[in-house]
Amino acid sequence: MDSTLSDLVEQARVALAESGDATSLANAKARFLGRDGSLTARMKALGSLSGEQKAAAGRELNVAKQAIEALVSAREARIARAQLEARLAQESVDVTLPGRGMGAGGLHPITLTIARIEAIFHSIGFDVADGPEIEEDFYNFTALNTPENHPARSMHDTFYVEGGLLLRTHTSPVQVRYARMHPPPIRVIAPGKTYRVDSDATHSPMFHQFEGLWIDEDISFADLKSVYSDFLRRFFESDSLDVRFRPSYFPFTEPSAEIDIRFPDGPLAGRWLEVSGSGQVHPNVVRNFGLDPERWVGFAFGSGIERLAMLRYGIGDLRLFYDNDLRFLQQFNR
Ligand code: 2U9
Repeated sequence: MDSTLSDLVEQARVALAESGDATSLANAKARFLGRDGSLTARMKALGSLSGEQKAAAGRELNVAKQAIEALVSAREARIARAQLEARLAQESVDVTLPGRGMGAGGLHPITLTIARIEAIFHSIGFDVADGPEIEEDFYNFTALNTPENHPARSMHDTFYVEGGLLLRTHTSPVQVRYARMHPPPIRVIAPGKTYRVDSDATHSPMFHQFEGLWIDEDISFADLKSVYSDFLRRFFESDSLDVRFRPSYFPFTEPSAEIDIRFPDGPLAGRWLEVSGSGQVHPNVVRNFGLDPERWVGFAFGSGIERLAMLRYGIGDLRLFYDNDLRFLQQFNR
């Protein structure tokens, strides 16, 4: 190979060795082998040579061309390997890191509160019942001593639906159904969704209630007071919670009482807070169960579950229960 040609191959070797990525490699390759490359120029110049000289020079040029092509391929392979290694180093996984976890999820605070109420009443011998949310007027009102045109009907703003049905305004109809199907003595609570035409910061058109019914012979208001006070002290985990029964009116109970509590300590300490209603089941209602009110005495109570949950967890706004904001929901585990 003539010395100018071996210089050219040497120049190519240096230029290719300096190219660090695909672009500079392509540029370096074009400098020698491209349309205007220096080796290509030498090839074009062959035309001016005579036959024998042309053959000899052509062979040498081919050897030089193959040498440069081999250098290009070797460089290409090297750049590709370096890129792969860099990528692998960047994407390396530390297998000793802890996993991300599945996110176990949790129960809604209202669900937790219902479970808590059920567990307490279950432990003192109460059954848990449920029933339809779309109710008949009879079970929601009439059987509960609130017939048509009774003024107490306006205490509940009712959602009426097709077919003369309504969305139950309380869970009492569940107990009416239960009492008509089970012989006394009866001890049952009915937690669930209830509906009233009401919507502001402290009222939701759908809210949860639980009500209880206790029917037996020879039970008195003192039994109701003891059972319900015990429930409240266990629910709020405070033996020194004050509980008071204050006279009130409900069409389905007579006498009736509202129930207030007072926390001994904490942010609400010292203030009486209304949490529930209660009373002796009205003789008309006992009669609607098919029972003789001279023999069977009933006591009933009811409470809003959101209200109990707000007091127990210290929640200030009812709407938080229905926003489905995970930052709120993830705070509850018991
Ligand atoms: C039957 C007979 C009587 C259940 C009762 C209350 C008093 C009461 C309210 C508290 C707040 C509902 O969520 S609230 O608006 N409830 O005050 N409930 S006595 O009386 C019954 C239940 C069933 C067969």
